[in-house]
Amino acid sequence: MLTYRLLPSPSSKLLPPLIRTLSTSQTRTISASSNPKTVLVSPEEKSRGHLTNQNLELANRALHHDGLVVLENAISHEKLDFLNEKMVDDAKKLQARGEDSPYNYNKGNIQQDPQLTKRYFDKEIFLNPLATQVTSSVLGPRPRLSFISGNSALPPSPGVQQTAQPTHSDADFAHPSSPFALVVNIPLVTMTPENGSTEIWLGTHKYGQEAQEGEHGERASGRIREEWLSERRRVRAPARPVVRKGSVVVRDLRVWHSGQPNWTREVRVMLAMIHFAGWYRNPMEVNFSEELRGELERWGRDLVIQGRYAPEKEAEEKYLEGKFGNAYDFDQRDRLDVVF
Ligand SMILES: O=C(O)CCC(=O)C(=O)O
Ligand SMILES: [Fe+2]
Repeated sequence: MLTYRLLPSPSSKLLPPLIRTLSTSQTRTISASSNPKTVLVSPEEKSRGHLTNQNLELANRALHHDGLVVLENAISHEKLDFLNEKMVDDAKKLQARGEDSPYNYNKGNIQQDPQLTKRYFDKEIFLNPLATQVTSSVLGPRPRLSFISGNSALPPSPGVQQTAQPTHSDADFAHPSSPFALVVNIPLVTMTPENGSTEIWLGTHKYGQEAQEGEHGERASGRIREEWLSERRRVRAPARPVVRKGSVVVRDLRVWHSGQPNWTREVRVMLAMIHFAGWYRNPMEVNFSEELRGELERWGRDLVIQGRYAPEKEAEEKYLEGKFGNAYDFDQRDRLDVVF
């Protein structure tokens, strides 16, 4: 909560309805909204693959201010349904591996790569032009796409504790204090507090490693320290928003968040593509099937796609052997030795 002195000026009438008045006559307290800004994508914007300047401004300002924005009605439902069927199936296979499943923090949330072959690749999902327009407006032209994966919140199952992940930042290393990486999250179903909508702490992209404990490399890295959480909760509480199917969530990599338990019977898959600034030297590569090369070159021109290509059969065999959590490294090469 931000505490303002009460000014006897007419402008105070213009303050938003979220103002809460404290008991003293000297101060009033403003609690910033915990919920994200949403850009309602029009059918024309969706089919052109281009937001109007007004909507782009809204997305850009939300990312600078909150570190997150939702683009609603951006993706066709039937495309999501097709991929969801496959990924729910795969999630069950991964879950069956038990202790060897690629889980992050706890077994109810697994890291799950999509099968990047011709059959399951859709440019509207993996190279969404509206998402790229938004990320380029913050990161600069041609962001680098070096990570495509997903997070699946699993329904209750015997022997698996349904617990929330610790609140964490995925930027669990000394990172720039300017925007350098945006995660493009695409849930394949509507996300709700019941099926494990990610808890998000808006505005926390402005904090650095000082708020964290757990080094990169530990299974539970990037955890936010308890005292920072309670302090921040007073300023701006976290939210678990309903995110409607068809939405794209663009989130600054630094934003504090935590995966939540899924209390329903359906797996909740959320894709994650990371766009890094062109100048940011992240060396990861995405595994694609060779057959996708042409499509990626044609439709991915506004990105630098850091890909590794394998024959389709090999890509099919390997995609479920991907890494998880700390095996990914979102840091960059040749870090500058500079202090601001
Ligand atoms: O699944 C989610 O909602 C978030 C997962 C997550 O943040 C993680 O595994 O790092
Ligand atoms: Fe995370």
